[in-house]
Amino acid sequence: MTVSSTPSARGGRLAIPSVLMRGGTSRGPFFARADLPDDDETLARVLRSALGSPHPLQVDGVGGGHPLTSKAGIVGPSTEPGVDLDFRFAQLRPDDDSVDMNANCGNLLAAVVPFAIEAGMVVPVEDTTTVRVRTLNTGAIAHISVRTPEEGGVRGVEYAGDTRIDGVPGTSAPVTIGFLDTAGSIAGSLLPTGNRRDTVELPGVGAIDVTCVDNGQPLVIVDASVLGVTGRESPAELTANPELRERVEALRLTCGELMGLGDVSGRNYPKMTLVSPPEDGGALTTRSFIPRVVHESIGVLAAVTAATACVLPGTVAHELATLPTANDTDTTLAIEHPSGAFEVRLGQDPGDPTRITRSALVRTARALMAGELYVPLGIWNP
Ligand code: NQM
Repeated sequence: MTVSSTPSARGGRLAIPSVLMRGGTSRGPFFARADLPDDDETLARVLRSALGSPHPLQVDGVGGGHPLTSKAGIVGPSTEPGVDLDFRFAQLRPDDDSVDMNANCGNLLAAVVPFAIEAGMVVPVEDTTTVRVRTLNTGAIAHISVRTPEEGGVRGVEYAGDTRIDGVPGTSAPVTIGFLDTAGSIAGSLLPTGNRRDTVELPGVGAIDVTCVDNGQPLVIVDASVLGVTGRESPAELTANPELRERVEALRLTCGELMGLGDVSGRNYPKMTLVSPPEDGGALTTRSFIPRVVHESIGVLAAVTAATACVLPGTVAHELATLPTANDTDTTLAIEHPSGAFEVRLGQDPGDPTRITRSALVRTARALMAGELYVPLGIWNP
């Protein structure tokens, strides 16, 4: 696979080297940091043009008309001692012109190391390559391992394998991700309101209990039944329910303030997580508003955060969850979602099993296409 080395101008357009990657259940173009503008305003213009935002189909770009396929990754060598790569995640949207670089995305994160190897930023020397990656959006550090066997005298990423993740067809090689210290990634602390449960007034519904929690992704966890649904509906059914969407958004705005996140009307967090008892042998059933449409499965750090809430007595999640038998240092929970389940291993402090110190999970990734992404020269003239 070849990725040309620098942006170049021809025919009124700028050709920027890029690899289109699937990471977990998300997809987006990846770029080397050195190939993109330094200032965020020009960067946002370039990304909007590359993805084709805003437009419902993103027909004039490589976005897929859904928030999960309206993402981009920017990767470069890290400036932080002890870290190999810096990853910047950009969330774009088909329905508006926002370019949000404040949130985490553990799914696209799964594609960072394969991209860095494709782009020559990381040279594999063993059958498994483990790289420390910092997500610049929040400072979260992940240890990511990918398979890099030798083939014809050259080591590269092995994409084929027998790992299946729910929400993606087929099987691929595993990408393992371990996180340390993700508590309060955006909201500042694991329980940003200081409580495991808060009661808030929701117009048209009354007083309802929520858990506001952030172990990598700020979530508001609410019992689906108090919002008049079972929590087992399909994403399309929930997204097509205007009264529910209005209530969920009103609750999000209220909880955003409570969590110290300010006015979140233009933000992609907190994610609103409707929960119900597990249906299929897992710990908890979830439906995740991200935040205006419903996720086809669940975000990576959203799953880590929901799993964390499950093991904390007093939370809305704990009350509805079926917890697996745990030892004092490790619990593996299956967070059920519309396309199956997401397994998260939580590492616990032996002195206090409710203190989560690390998490680990498996994703897959695939390089879909490599080449140049064109944007009109008026957008950026390097
Ligand atoms: O929570 C979608 C995704 C995500 C985010 C979203 C994610 C995470 O599935 O770490 O991965 O919640 O907007 O890509």
